[in-house]
Amino acid sequence: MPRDHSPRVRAGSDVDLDEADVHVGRRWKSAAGIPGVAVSLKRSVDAMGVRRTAQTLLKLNQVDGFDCQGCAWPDPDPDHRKHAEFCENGAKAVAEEATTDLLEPGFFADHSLAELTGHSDYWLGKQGRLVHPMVRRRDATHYEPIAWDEAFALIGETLKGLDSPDEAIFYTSGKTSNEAAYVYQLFARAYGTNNLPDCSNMCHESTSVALAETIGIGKGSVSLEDVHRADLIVISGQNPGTNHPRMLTALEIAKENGARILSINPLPEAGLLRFDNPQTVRGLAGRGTGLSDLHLPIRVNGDLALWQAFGAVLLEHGAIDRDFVERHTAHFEEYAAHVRAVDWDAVERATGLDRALIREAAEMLMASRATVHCWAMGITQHRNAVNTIKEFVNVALLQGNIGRPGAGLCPVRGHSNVQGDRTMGIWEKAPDHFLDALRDEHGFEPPREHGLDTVDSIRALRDGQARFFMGMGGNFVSAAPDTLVTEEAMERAELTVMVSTKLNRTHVRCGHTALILPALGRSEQDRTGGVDQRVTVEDSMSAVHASRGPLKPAGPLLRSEVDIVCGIAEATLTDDLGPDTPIPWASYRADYTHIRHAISHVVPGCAAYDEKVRQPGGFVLPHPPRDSREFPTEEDKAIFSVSPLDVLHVPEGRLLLQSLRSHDQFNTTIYGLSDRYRGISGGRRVVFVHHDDVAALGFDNGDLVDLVSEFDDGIERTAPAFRIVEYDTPRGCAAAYYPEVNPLVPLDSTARGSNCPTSKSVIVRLEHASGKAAWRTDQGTQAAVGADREHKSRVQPRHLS
Ligand SMILES: Nc1nc2c(c(=O)[nH]1)N[C@H]1C(S)=C(S)[C@@H](COP(=O)(O)OP(=O)(O)OC[C@H]3O[C@@H](n4cnc5c(=O)[nH]c(N)nc54)[C@H](O)[C@@H]3O)O[C@H]1N2
Ligand SMILES: Nc1nc2c(c(=O)[nH]1)N[C@H]1C(S)=C(S)[C@@H](COP(=O)(O)OP(=O)(O)OC[C@H]3O[C@@H](n4cnc5c(=O)[nH]c(N)nc54)[C@H](O)[C@@H]3O)O[C@H]1N2
Ligand code: SF4
Ligand SMILES: [Mo]
Repeated sequence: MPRDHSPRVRAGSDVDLDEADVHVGRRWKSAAGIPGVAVSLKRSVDAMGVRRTAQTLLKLNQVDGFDCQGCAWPDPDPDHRKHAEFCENGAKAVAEEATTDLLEPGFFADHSLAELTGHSDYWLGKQGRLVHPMVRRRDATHYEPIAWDEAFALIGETLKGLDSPDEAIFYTSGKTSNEAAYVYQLFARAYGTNNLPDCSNMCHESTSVALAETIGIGKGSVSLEDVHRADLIVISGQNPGTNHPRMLTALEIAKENGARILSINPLPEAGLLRFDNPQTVRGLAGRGTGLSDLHLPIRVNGDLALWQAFGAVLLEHGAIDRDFVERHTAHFEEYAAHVRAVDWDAVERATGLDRALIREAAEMLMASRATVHCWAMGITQHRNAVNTIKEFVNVALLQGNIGRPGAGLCPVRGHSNVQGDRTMGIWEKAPDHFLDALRDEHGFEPPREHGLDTVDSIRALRDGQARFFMGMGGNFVSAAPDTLVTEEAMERAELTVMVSTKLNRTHVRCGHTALILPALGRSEQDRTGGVDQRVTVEDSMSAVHASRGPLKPAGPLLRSEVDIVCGIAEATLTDDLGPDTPIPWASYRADYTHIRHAISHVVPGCAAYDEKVRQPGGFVLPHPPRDSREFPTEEDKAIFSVSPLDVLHVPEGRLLLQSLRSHDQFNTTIYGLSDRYRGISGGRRVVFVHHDDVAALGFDNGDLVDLVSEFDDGIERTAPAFRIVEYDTPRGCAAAYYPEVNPLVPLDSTARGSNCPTSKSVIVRLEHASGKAAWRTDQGTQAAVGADREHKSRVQPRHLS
């Protein structure tokens, strides 16, 4: 029932109803296998031809090659690498970047901005590699070519003209190399601001906050070897078969060594159930390895309650490592008293699981001598995310599972170098010791006041408090929450600058003046300054190593991210603005070794950085809890936390919607329209709902619905035209793809303590939609009526007050 008086906001003036034209087929019960290899090779050959395919894939994740641009899953040590050390999605990521389709300036002459906004990110990304710097002159209808020097001068003038450096925002996506990240944060701080939001703010920020507060360092505590040697691996809120496919190889090795796996996920994701590894005989024969020993189909947002119950069971059975708790932790008593009194009825309601099943899972924890706890976005993107992760820590501490072989905390990071970027100082809240070191190395006083994170950056742009936005990679407009608000906020900026490889929505919903600066990708040779440059990256397990691309760049005008930052810095930090001791940008650009020298003086754990990254396989950054069970918190101990049992209340007739990734995308880059394991193809505008909810809400499988999100601010946000697909998800829950549902995520709905948008818990209702797109299943076409094209132009006004 619509709430008649609520202001309504409707996204999707540009919805392509063809994308609601889906085919629903068989669901998969195992991941990977031969189809994965076949798909990835076909995509690669189609995009870049046979020769480039061979040239690149054989260098992917090799010691003398380049680091995969896909996810942050670590590589095996150099002695254990295979010739093909990549997965289907790694190959797709490479093909996306190394495509031989080029987007020449003529394209922009042919397509106005107004026309481009009518296309999806999928279409935009398919147009090919950006090869020429482009400018949108003030409020012009088209982009036109611009020379690099002129582009830098334009940026320099704009930055010098701002009333305060804090009117500028410097965003980073997680592919940026350590060297580029270091010079970028150095430039932003020398210019005078800590406004360095990054994709982490929408991703694992809840993890970084929770771990820093409890174990004293915001990173995971395991190595790949620990995963291989674990007794028990718990995988919460993560879909490794799609998003970290080579993790399945590690899980397979662990299983062979006798490990058990507990998966906790509303959905029975194929990669959690079974793995057919194409690199083993078993996998080739299609027998594969069963992965999860127990799967808990938890209700969305129920994890906090579940882990408090786990704690209660462990305490009840005295299954705790007393020696560890006494020596290394603080506040055990408060925690114990709190969870002993846990309300089991509330736990059952929150999780949708009965207590016998919860006890069975807790017994797996009790039986394990070494447990690895893995998690990803299904945990971090909720209002209670920080506290949920603190509950993982509580249970790990109870059992002494930190700093023990085969055990530890394993947040699985997303972007390939998102962890490295943070290590290098891409952080709006960089600690004083980092800023002190920066001052001592570079001879200027960096700003100390914390900067804006992603959500606060959107607010500042919306409210006119920020007037300049630069994106080092990424696709801010599509990745961020509340798409309509974010798009309009971006369009208020005086100048937006995007350093990019591919065209995306942030280029078309841009500032009054806008620049697109085309960058080299990681698969390409970087000969900045006339020498072969290498860069370095850090994976999800704190291992740092070098990367060097094998391919000839897509075009002669492309520049490296390091080169671009140095150019901007030189055009901005002139006598009147720069630090008293000039920063040697020219030398940084000429030889990245000089940047690595600076890193070795400034970044903790990076002494002799350049020497260490020259070793095959690189080196591992120090991690006191992992290395020596030392916990650099204020109390010098690991901290048990007490959190209220805080779970979202979903009103009658509403569903709790999570947004997730299909098997054919990398974040906002849509590779194709096939979510193979979930049996969806041909389109992306689907919403997965439990059979009984579909009926109870008065709908049928296959109905076309609008999704309407309801939030405390009283604004109703609508995303039109989704096809209902009955799916094996708990009652009361729903799922749909990111970024199509981002218009539904309210800007002000964020995780407490980390300000991460709550992309996994959006309260929605379904409404019958007027359009009818085709709908096919394996049983045949169910309903195929011409799409109601009028749907496309109905945009309602936006109310923000
Ligand atoms: N191929 C590919 N690889 C990627 C990416 C990509 O887009 N494509 N993105 C990269 C990035 S940046 C990231 S951060 C990672 C993301 O990796 P994931 O975190 O695996 O990504 P999501 O698709 O968001 O999946 C979230 C999972 O959490 C589950 N879930 C949702 N809500 C809950 C809940 O309340 N509780 C529990 N227990 N589970 C829940 C969902 O059912 C789903 O299985 O992947 C990285 N790797
Ligand atoms: N609803 C919802 N929203 C989410 C999420 C969710 O689960 N649900 N997940 C969140 C998460 S975990 C993340 S990490 C963010 C992702 O947010 P972002 O990192 O901002 O987005 P991406 O889609 O990864 O960025 C893709 C763009 O990066 C550029 N690019 C690619 N490679 C390179 C390169 O080598 N150099 C440069 N300079 N540019 C390059 C290309 O132009 C491409 O279009 O989205 C978040 N948003
Ligand atoms: S698991 Fe991740 S890093 Fe490894 S090849 Fe696949 S996408 Fe690349
Ligand atoms: Mo991410």
